[in-house]
Amino acid sequence: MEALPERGPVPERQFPPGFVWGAATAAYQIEGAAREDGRGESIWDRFSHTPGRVRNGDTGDVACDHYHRYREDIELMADLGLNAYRLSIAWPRVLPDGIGRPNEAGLDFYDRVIDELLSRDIDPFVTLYHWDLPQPLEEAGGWPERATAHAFGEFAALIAARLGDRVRHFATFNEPHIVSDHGYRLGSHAPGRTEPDAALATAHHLLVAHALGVQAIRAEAPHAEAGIVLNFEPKHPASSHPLDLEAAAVAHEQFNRWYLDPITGHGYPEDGARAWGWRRDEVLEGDMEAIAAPIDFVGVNYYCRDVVRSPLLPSLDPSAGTERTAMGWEVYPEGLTETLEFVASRTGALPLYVTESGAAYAVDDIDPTDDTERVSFLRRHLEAARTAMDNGVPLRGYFVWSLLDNFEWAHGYEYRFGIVHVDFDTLERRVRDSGVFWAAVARDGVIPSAVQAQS
Ligand code: IFM
Repeated sequence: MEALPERGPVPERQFPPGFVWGAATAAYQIEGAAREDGRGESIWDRFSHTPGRVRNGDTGDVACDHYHRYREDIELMADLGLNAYRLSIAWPRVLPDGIGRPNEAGLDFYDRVIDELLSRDIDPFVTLYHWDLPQPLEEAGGWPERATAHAFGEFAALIAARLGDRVRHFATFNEPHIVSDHGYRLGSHAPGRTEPDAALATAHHLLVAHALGVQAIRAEAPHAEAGIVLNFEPKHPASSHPLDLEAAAVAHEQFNRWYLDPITGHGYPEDGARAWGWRRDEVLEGDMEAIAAPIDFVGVNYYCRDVVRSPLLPSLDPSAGTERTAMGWEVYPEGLTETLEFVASRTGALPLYVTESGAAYAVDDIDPTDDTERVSFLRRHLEAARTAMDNGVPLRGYFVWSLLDNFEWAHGYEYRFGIVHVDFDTLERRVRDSGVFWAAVARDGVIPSAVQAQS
């Protein structure tokens, strides 16, 4: 554990006053209390309880037990000096059947969380959907069915009406690409389906749901800002071979532009759609206009780049000579500058937030709070963000992923992203060196040049 560095502004790495400094989490990854107080089943409950789906058979049943420990966690945030916190709402906690009668106890929980945050001057950034679809909606067909988008619109209205007097930022979705691609095409995420056509229908219905969500937020919470959180990965060709160039260009359309282009009024990217073989049967009259309705911010999640090799060429080892995190993701800070500049090329003056950035590293055997690699990762990515701002990107805030070690989806508890270590036997929290680093950044609005070791 290291002490806060001495105050000492470094002007060129200074962030502007009012910059938002936060940490992010998601409901299923931290809350636990999966069967308490009337919460319904989500697709992640079902998936994680299906043998062979999640590493070590881990589930989110208890996770970080944030449902019971939220006060302690918010106190931690306050101690770290965060001025914002990004959380998500568990849809099945507030609407156990996905639609219909709300669960008052679930809504009360989020009331308490928001009130506690505000009492500590921490601004809540609420994401409505971070992957935990109510299981009954999946049983009715899931996201490939347009009705699920309408159900989401009702859920959004319920939450906006309940929390919109206190929450100033609502994002409709977190990383729709992962929902459609991992959930319905690759099957590595809940609901575990491997149906390419269903994945394409899902992608469109997520955007329809986004549009309905924005309408609901405008109607029920007129003072709040509405946005969406998208994930990006620069797609770099593995070589200058024309097949690699083409593969990287298509991957860029299918990954980085698939959601961003429609919400900014550019429609679906043509080459990407052709490569999917998508017939657009799901696109109804008026959809594209509704999807492109103005929003107030875009959240950018960035972790790494992807070096793309054409499947028609002999394979290459993309990891040779590169720095990697425990998940095998390349540490590539300059990709954050590239990503922010790319997004801003579509969004112009619209405020952007880095809504997730972070890294998984193995827990130090001797001292689990020692995470020098994560400090270095965060420092370099902050510098990359600052460079994008120097180049004109209207970046307004930065949320580290994640506040706590948590349930990393199909990887269970194997990979740790927290700036706070969690002992999953005792549920004890301990601030890591990266948490101390983040606190210094939040306090001074400056990237500290070094962190002093505590005696
Ligand atoms: O843990 C996830 C998060 O839920 C969404 N973005 C990526 C993180 C790390 O994999």
